[in-house]
Amino acid sequence: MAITLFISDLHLSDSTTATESALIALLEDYSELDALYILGDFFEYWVGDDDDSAQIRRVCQTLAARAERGTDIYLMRGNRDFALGEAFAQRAKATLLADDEHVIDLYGTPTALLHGDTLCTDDHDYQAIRAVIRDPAWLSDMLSKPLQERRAFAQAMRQASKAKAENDPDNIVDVNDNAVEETFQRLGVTQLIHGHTHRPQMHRHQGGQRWVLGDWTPEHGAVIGVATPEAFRLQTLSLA
Ligand SMILES: [Mn+2]
Repeated sequence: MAITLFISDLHLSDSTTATESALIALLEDYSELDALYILGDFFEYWVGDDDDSAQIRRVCQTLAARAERGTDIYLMRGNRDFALGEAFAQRAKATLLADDEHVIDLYGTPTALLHGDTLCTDDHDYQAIRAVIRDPAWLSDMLSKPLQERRAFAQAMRQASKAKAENDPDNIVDVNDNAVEETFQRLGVTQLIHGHTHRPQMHRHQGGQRWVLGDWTPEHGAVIGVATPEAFRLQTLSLA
């Protein structure tokens, strides 16, 4: 049976065992899968492809095992795991998608895949930070620092992020409607799929339908996208 899954915002880290188990269970439930699209913030932070923590090795193995069973796996960077690189993608037997936007033909429907942060044009503070951290020179300088230093830096960033409850949807600026309509027009698609805002829902726009995936937490579960040739739907998963 033809099925393609879309997930985002798992925010995996060494303390997210329930999320990791739910990911494994999801891939077991959907034993036949054409493709799995991971639309950003798969990891809560990413210090470089040379990070060999046990948790990263486990997740990598989960993806690679699935790929070996014939599922195409696609990985898009988010605003948290923006430093994910080709080396990790290769180990996970996944294809790293270009930043920001990727257009596919989803069972006949022209569809754009995004993490979603680029649609949040009213978040001026974040867009200013984004311009810095997405600069290849800044990134290569960051990745050239010793692993321990990068881990310490990421740890400090996580503490600051937690203190500000940055993953709480109340603290995430929502998409800008003009940016959404512009994206439909510019890419010539009738469907958008993205995460980032942690507000899972389907929205109707002039340009078409916009499906927002949810983040994964033990408290409220997860919301993923399930596509078949017949339909697209959001599915809620329990992480309990
Ligand atoms: Mn995000």
